[in-house]
Amino acid sequence: MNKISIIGAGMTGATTAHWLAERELADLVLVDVVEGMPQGKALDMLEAMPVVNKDVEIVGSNDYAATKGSDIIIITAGLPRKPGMSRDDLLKVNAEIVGKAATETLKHSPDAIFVVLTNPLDTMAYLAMKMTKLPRNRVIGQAGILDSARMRAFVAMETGVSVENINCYVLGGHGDEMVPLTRHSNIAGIPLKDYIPADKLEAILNRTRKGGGEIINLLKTGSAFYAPAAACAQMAEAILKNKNLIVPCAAYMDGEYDLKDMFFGVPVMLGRNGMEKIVEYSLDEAEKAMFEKSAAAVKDTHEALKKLVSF
Ligand code: TXD
Repeated sequence: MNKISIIGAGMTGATTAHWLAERELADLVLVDVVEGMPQGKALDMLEAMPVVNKDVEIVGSNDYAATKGSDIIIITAGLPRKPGMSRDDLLKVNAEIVGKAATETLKHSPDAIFVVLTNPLDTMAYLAMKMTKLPRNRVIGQAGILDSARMRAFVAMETGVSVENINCYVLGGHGDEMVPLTRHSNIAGIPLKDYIPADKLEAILNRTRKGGGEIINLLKTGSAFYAPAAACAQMAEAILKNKNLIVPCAAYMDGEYDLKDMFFGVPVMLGRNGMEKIVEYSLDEAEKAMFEKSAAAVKDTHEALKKLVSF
């Protein structure tokens, strides 16, 4: 049986475990700093397995040693921004958490592929890669599947068409400057622009860009976790089953799309080696301009990180 360890057993981490357990894809380990919590959630989930007829081992721990021999390490550990905390303060705190989680788990699982979720996403994935010194195929960030899924959901709500028929691609950094590629998005092969009136499409794009905030406003405490966790489970499945699935993910750019030494949301082929390759779309001038704006925002955060952490 494959093994997946999830660092951070909070809302997103535990829900990722839930989606993964249902897939009977791997034995699971939940690790968190809070005593008893990962053990409790793991045992509760394990006790659900007889009901859903899945043979999956689920273990909770406060010790990274429990992650030994993992095929995939998913990092969702981090703190949310607290009152009075600047973005840089949060960056520093989460960098310490993610850096330690990545380097410590690597010691126990030298062959693992890392999937990072902690925000600020692109920069935390960058940090994990720099700290572990792993080749770029083994560190991937989750953002684009979620942003694209939101857009797909909104298109389905607008048109009444099955989500299975709806293909949307949202690239770029995981933030307000994300880049929804409408020209490449379609309903059963029909370009979105031909199916949905321009004003309705614009409203969908706006709602997609603000999708994370919409959930935060509704929940009042915490942020989205069902959809991010589902996205994460899809990535793990594509990797373990060597599917060569092309999905938008944050990957380390080495010249693709004219970007270098940064993580950015692009179409990535996921297989047993993790990020098998980056797929390059042809972009028109307007799309290139959106890409550049989004890349500049991500680079700013990368630069802020470099001032706080040395690697
Ligand atoms: O699409 C995406 N990339 C995202 C990102 C979608 C959803 C959530 N996203 C980010 O993931 C979010 O902005 C946060 O940075 C993380 C985790 O979000 P979540 O909603 O799961 O937060 P929780 O519920 O607070 O869980 C975080 C857990 C919590 O249980 C802490 O005790 C734990 O992380 N934590 C740690 N675990 C292990 N090791 C250390 N050092 C540690 N520090 C905190």
